[in-house]
Amino acid sequence: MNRICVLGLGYIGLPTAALAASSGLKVIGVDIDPEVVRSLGNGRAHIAEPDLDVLLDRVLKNESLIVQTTPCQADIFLVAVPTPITEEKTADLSYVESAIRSVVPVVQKGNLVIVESTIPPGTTEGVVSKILTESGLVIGEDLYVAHCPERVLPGRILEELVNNDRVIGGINRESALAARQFYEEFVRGALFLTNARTAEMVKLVENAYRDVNIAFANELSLMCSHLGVNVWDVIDFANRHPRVNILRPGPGVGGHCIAVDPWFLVEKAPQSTSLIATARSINDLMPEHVVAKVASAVPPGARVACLGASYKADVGDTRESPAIQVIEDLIAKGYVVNVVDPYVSKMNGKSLPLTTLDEALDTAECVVLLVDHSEFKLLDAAKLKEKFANGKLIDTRGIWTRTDGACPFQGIAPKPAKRGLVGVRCSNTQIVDPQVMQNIFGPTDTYLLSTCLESTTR
Ligand code: SAJ
Repeated sequence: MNRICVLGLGYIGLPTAALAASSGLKVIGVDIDPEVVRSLGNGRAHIAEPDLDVLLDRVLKNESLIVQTTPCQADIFLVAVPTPITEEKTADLSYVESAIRSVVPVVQKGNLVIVESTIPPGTTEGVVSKILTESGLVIGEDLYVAHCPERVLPGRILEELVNNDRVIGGINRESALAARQFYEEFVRGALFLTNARTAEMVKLVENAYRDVNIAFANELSLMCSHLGVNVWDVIDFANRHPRVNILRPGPGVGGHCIAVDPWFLVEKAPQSTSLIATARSINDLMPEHVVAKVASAVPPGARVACLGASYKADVGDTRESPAIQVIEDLIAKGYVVNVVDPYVSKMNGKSLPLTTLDEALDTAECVVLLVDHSEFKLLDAAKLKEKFANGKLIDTRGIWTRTDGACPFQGIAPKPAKRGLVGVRCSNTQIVDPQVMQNIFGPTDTYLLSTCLESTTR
């Protein structure tokens, strides 16, 4: 039976280790943090993810998964450690490097090393392989090396680990084939084989694609607020076009992936990533726009209820959370902030000024919805709008303030149109092209559009 050593027991490594163990493999989970190993040794996961507790309980009890702080001999080494970003917006490979270095003394002829951590193109063939040659083994012949990026969505990790397709990039064909054999043990999705550099690129491109599209939605929201148009209606109507699918605006983009990975592309190809870099900047500036909205509604000293602190709905992860940035900025500006989040208790290691939903809403002079947790969707929107009128209800996720495609004209009966929407006929149709929009709206809110224009006319 194959022995797998999984290095890094975080959001990806731990569920992967548990799944591999439950599919009959013998798994050794390694984490350099003794606290993580201790808590798993006591049967407790340090991350919250649906169904993970039950699975872990089983594989820890039957010892198909054991956890420790250092690697040992195995057939396959799977690296799933973080790749943070430096101050200069480049990939910090120190965790990947030290994980790879830690296996050098134990790797043997015929082993396979898989890197799942997100890494810039060229890292598997370069940094990773170079460190592994210190073992004395010939890379690609004695020791197989592959990159297989994780692509699972927090909140649905176990389900997606099994069902998503995977792209496996080997430093040679034999490495890719060996890695495929491993993933076949527990992945039901299709397994596509390619070279390592392509697989590295695929991962970064997926997240950059989403980031650029969210930036477009965010830019749209800035334009609409400038023009007094409901952005949610604009998006809902536009998405009724068969080839349009605009994402949702929000207070910014958080999480450890989308807010970080696009920079790895900028780092490697700065001359041809102006659109990606601009999108990053637009999304990074969104928390400031939210704080400015609060400032125009109530003065410093006012009590503000911030609903949500995590980076997205129904998870407790606060990494790169734009909500936390808004909360910190408001506190720094002198607002009395009350935070409500059913999943989060700390921000950057410090306690959050948490309170109950009822108390926050009772005492607030202004309410900012930062995360669309299910609990907040149940609130009575009409009552909230009545109580916090005149811009004092700031709904960054569009769960209360959207009109859901209803006719915005009072007195005109909504006429059901195709697919249950309301149709509003315009007497003259304007042709809107990005250059015209830029001329009308000015440069501040149209960075992305003007960058698109530049990129496409170059
Ligand atoms: N967001 C918006 N508007 C949207 C969608 C998302 O503002 O329309 C925001 C969210 O609120 C959040 C951020 O973007 O702050 C990212 O959330 P997400 O749900 O889009 O993605 P993540 O970061 O949880 O997971 C992503 C996924 N990548 C893609 O969808 C291309 C996931 O599949 C990856 O495995 C993960 O990054 C990763 O680990 O790289």
